[in-house]
Amino acid sequence: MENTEIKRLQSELIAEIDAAKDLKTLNEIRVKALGKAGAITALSKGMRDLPAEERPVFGAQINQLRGAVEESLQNKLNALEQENLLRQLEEEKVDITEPAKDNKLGSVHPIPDVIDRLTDICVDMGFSVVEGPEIESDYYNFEAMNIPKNHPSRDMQDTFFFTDEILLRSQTSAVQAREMETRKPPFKIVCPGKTYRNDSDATHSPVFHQMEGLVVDENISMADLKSMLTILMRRLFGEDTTIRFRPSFFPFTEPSIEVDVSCPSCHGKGCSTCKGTGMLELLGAGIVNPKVLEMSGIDSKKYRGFAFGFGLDRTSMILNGINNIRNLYRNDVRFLEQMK
Ligand code: FA5
Repeated sequence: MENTEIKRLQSELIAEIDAAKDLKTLNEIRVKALGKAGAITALSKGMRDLPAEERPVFGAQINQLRGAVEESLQNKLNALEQENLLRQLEEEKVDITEPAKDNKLGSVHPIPDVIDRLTDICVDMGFSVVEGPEIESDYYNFEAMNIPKNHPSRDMQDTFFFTDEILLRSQTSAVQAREMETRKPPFKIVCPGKTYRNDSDATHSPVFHQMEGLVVDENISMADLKSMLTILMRRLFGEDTTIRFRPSFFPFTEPSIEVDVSCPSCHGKGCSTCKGTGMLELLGAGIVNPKVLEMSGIDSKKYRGFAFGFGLDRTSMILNGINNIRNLYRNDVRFLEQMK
């Protein structure tokens, strides 16, 4: 091949390289020129047909051609890669002046929230937090709580039975007997959890929550129970909360009381939340009946105990101004957002 033809091939290839618009085309040109079946490779192979004296000159021309084409390919490759990078940067540019997306933040549901608040206060006062089973035996839920079979007070806690002996617990008091059987006095426990009853209206739900508290020690008196509950309520509802203790009846405590707090909405003046009374009933409590201590193997001559049982749904309704218990279970996001 004449030097002029080599020069022509060189200018043709370099023109094609210059015109290439993308990396794929550039690669095709590289294969066409330098690949196994490429034009420059074919020229190199043809060298062996030349007379020996022409080979060095021809070889030098081919090397110059290959060098020029390779350099041109490399330059074009760099240029195309640079172009691609600039295009990518342009396409992926973040417009920092655009308004930010509204990120929705979750919040703790009012029931776990009130459980956290109450247990935190109790832990500060030296209580341990324990749990018990929701599927419970008739024995722990009723009999060990001094509520024998066919006792009239069972009517107030009608629950859901799997068999005559197995039921969904109607009160966290069931945990009292379990803990008393295994612990050695003195001890202080609270037990928050789900409870079940055959009830349903604006303030009663078939599934609800209670938190049981139990203290067993020597020389326990009603004064200990009253002062502990007063501190607990004031820390939960505010220092200016008025607390009222009323006599009541529970088969497992003697004497028994019910505890009311001044309505946090009207501070005792009377409003729709407290139905004009200025007070709201919150929990039952009392001195543990010695019979209950004895049934669980605790010496009632040496030890006494006090117990209390909060309705947590009621507590949450009072704290958050919720007028229907069902709102706590509907999972309506609009309602839950107001609880933040
Ligand atoms: C009891 O359940 C006793 N175990 C409390 C107790 C414990 C007394 C320790 C003495 C010593 P009572 O049935 O009153 O008591 O329920 C306690 C609270 O649970 C009520 O004040 C109420 O707030 C709540 N409660 C009861 N039934 C329901 C229901 N169906 N839905 C929502 N809350 C309920």
